[in-house]
This record gives sequence, C-alpha cells and structure tokens, in this order.
Amino acid sequence: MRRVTLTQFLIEQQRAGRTSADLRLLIEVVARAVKAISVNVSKGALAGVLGEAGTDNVQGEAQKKLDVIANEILLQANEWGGHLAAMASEEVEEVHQIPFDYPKGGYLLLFDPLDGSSNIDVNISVGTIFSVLRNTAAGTEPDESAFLQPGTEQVAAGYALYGPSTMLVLTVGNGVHGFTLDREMGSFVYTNPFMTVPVDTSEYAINASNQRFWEAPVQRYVAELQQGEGGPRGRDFNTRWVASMVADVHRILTRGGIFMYPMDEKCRAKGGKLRLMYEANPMAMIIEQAGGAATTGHQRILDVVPQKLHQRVPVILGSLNEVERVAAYHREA
Ligand code: AHM
Ligand code: MG
Repeated sequence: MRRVTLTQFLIEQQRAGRTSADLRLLIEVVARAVKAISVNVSKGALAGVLGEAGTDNVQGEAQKKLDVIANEILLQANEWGGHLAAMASEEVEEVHQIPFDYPKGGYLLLFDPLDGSSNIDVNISVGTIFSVLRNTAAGTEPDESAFLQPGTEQVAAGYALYGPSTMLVLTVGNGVHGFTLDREMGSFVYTNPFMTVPVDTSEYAINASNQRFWEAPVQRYVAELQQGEGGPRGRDFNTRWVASMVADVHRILTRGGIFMYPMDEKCRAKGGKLRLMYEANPMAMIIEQAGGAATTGHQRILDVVPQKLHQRVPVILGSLNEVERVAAYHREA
C-alpha cells in the first residue's frame, strides 16, 4: 500500500490552494518539534525528564521538567524558519519575539507545549496543542494585542497525542486529518483522513470531583445522564476522564462523546479552567471541522473575543446533539 506522509499531504494541500508555502513550512516545523517531544516523553525516567522543574509558570502552576523541555523544543524549532511573526506559549507570560538574526513571517503560533501535565509522572498520555493565526499587526514586534483574535480567525489548529503511538491531528479548515508517527522511518504517515465526530453519543467526560461547584445547567445535564435507562434520556451513559484534554478529545474524534470543563464556583474568578487561545480555540476548530460543536455554555467558543493572551474559558465540546442540549439547558436556566 502506498503510504502518504505528512509532507506529501501538505504539498497536496498547498497545490489545491488550501495552504500557503509558509503555512506548510510552519506545520512541518511543528511536526518536527513534536517528534523531538515524543522522544523525550517516551524515554521518561531513562532520560531523567520526569518530575518537577522547580519553577512556576505564568498561571502560577508548578512546571514539570517536560513542560519546560517541550516549551524549549517548540520555541527553538520555530524561531529560524522565517514563517512566524511571533509565538505565545502557556509556559511563557509575554509574547515570544523572533530573535533579530532571523527573518519574520506572517503567522502567529500559539501552543500549550505539554498538556495534561499531571499525567507525566504516572506514564499516562499527554499532548501538545497548537493554533495558528495571521499576524495582522503592523510593525516588527507583534505585542499581545496582535494575538487577541477570535478562534474563527485560526488558519490552522492541531494537536499531538503522545499515547501508545504518537499522533498528529490537524486541520487547515478542510476537515480533520490524523497522522501516526512511524518511529523507524521518522515520519508522520497519513492514517486517519477526514475524522468525524458522531452526532450522538453515550459517553461523557467531566471531572466529577467538581460536582458540588457546577452550575445548575451542568448539574441537570449530568444528573439526567446518570439516571440512565430509567431516566429522561432512556439509555445508559458511560464516563471517561483522562485528565489530558488531548486524550479526551482524541477519543471523542474517534468514537464520539462530550467533554466538559464547565464554569464552576472554584474556577469562576479565573473565568474557567482551560485556556482559550491555545487549548479551547484549537480544539474547538478541530471539533467543528469534524462535525461536532464547542461552546462555553452561553456562546460558541470560536466567537469569543479574547481580552488576554492567557484568558480562560468554560469548555463543552464534542458530539453535536449533546453539546446543543447542554447549551439549551444554559439558555433555559
Ligand atoms: P495543563 O495545561 O496544566 O496540563 O491543564 C489542562 C488539563 C487538561 O488537559 C485536562 O482536561 C484538565 O487540565 C484536567 O484538569 P483536572 O486535573 O482538574 O481534572
Ligand atoms: Mg494545558
């Protein structure tokens, strides 16, 4: 069987006018960085990469060594190619400018270098999430305001999942495409064309330890699911919660489901738990491109106009009919 690599896929997208040469280069560079992160993640204790870094990030969260390593790999890999105007990372407070020695390009890259950090030391899947915007700002050093575009403006979004196999899942606005890393060849192979999220599901993902903090619409929705066959939904539902958003979203892209990190009393002061610009937006674009939906409960995630680079939002995404039901419960409340 003829194997299509990520490189070939991207060249064909470019020929079809769906990506520019610079966007193709950008995605290839991200994919290269993902391979390097994958090597580090999979070596674990052998490479001494587990455990705390001994520092806090901008969110005030303790950084793991792999958070720092993954961040460095992505920043360094993307500095010199000439395709970026600037970068932003979950692990860095300020916008990361391209060093003066290198040319600048027209795109902005945002990422969560290692998502699901709490799973690193227990050898459970983690991921990388990224989002690409156009640089619309004048001048040579884009500041935070250049990044504050709604998710609808993303030109590409993707994630890498470091699981039993390493996968790259990607959209450039023409469906969602999955690639599996062939470690011997060192290349991503096109294994999952046009991934779709089934509109219905019997599986939901939420951290139930936060139940007492949830708002009424989410209480109502989950209570109905838990009543199963004898309740208003008339069927049983199953729960999954990996605590790595990438792994939870990947499951939903594979067999359907709904993922919720909703507004609750614990995270209200921060605006939510997950970050809008490099977690919620790229995942929302991917899920929508796959036929699903993504909402804060009150608004389509991709329509949220960001006020801050590290802004947080409530996230409810996945199978269309379930997400619409949760949004309807919010409207009725
Ligand atoms: P992180 O970027 O610090 O790793 O946090 C994001 C992660 C998501 O991957 C996951 O869905 C969520 O946090 C899990 O949170 P909790 O530990 O509260 O269940
Ligand atoms: Mg994260």
